[in-house]
Amino acid sequence: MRTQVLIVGAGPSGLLLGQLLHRAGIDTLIVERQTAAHVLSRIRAGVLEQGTADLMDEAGVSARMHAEGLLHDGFALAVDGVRHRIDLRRLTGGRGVLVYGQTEVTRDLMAARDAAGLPTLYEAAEVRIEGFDTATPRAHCTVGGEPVEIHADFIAGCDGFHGVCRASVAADAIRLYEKVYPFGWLGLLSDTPPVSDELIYSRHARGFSLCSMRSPTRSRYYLQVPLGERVDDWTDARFWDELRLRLDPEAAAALVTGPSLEKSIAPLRSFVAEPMRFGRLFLAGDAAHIVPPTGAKGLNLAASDVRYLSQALIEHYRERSDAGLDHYSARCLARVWKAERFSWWLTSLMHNFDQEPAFQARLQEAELDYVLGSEAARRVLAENYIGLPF
Ligand code: RFL
Ligand code: PHB
Repeated sequence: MRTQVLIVGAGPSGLLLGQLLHRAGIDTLIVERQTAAHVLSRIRAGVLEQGTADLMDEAGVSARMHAEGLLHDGFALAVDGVRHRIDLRRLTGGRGVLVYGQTEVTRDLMAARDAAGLPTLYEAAEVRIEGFDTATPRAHCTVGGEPVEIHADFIAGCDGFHGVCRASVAADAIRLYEKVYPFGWLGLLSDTPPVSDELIYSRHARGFSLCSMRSPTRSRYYLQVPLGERVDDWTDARFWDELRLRLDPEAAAALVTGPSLEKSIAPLRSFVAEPMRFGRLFLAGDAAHIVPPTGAKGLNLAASDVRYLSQALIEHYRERSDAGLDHYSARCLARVWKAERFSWWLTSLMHNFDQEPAFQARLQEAELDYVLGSEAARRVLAENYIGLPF
């Protein structure tokens, strides 16, 4: 088989890249290890920056997002039982974020790809890529037991943190930066009304919690849990009891519980691979970087990589200019590191680090006091939360 851009991975990065390139008349083929249903069953991000929503517009897949997405003008930080509102609109000159699930983003992109008749090889096993440092990159995989060979001009590695693309780069050509946190997030999805119209990030002596949502009738909650915790040890009742203990009194009183639709644990990690380009291979999204979810930046960073990569590839084919491709890695990484900094900072501010020295705990209290008491500090938080400019 032959295509212009081979995309490895049908998560939000790969699907969005495919759609933007298709609109510019560029051929793509996507290979995905899982089934489409499996990709859609992973419950992940919920908050879109304006820049990500704009990209959905550009890709022509935003009708349902505008109809069903919830515009949020602010969110709350609750500290030891007292809620403080961060007024995004006032602090950023009128901006906010859109609450619309990653699952829905992915569903809309898959539907658009199907409607356009564009090829995706699902359940592609043993995907291997080679020759990306030459003019003729190739990939091999098996689909339904049959071997498939794919020739492309470029390969886009949109295959997430555990993907094959980054792993195919020679060790001396890549530098990895990583920080692993001593806890994870246990998430629960339920068809119950959210406790509040806005998200609540709570710091508490028992650990961090987050009240989020997918719609006026569907909630998403998270609890900080120690590493090594098992989902099976968390009945729904135990989850709800623990969450209630960590909420401010008003939220605890408003909490409506119900059976879980999904429960899972995600470890928290900060990770960056540099550079993001290796000859004719370009990494995008979680394949190149991971942020802890506290700042709601992972999916949004993936979208910003895809924005730069799609523009660079379009420039290559339309204008025969490789300037965008040459600048791709540096442009992405400038934005990535700022989001890494913000995600690390908000994680450090709101979680319980009871293994750390007492000095650390005092610094955290001082920082919280400062952020909540200073208009300037709140503005910095708000400006980062809505997403830095491109
Ligand atoms: P994905 O979504 O991991 O998709 C990669 C795809 O590649 C496939 N794949 C392969 N295909 C072929 N061959 C191989 N060898 C392959 N290996 C892997 C996989 O099956 C998969 O389909 O990466 P992508 O597209 O870069 O998207 C990134 C986002 O998924 C991620 O950054 C966000 O979910 C992070 N995130 C959040 N981001 C936000 O912007 N806002 C949020 O509110 C937010 N909340 C979250 C989050 C992530 C979480 N978890 C579980 C890590 C909340 C959580 C709990
Ligand atoms: C979510 O709704 O899944 C969500 C929202 C905000 C975050 C992380 C996750 O910071």
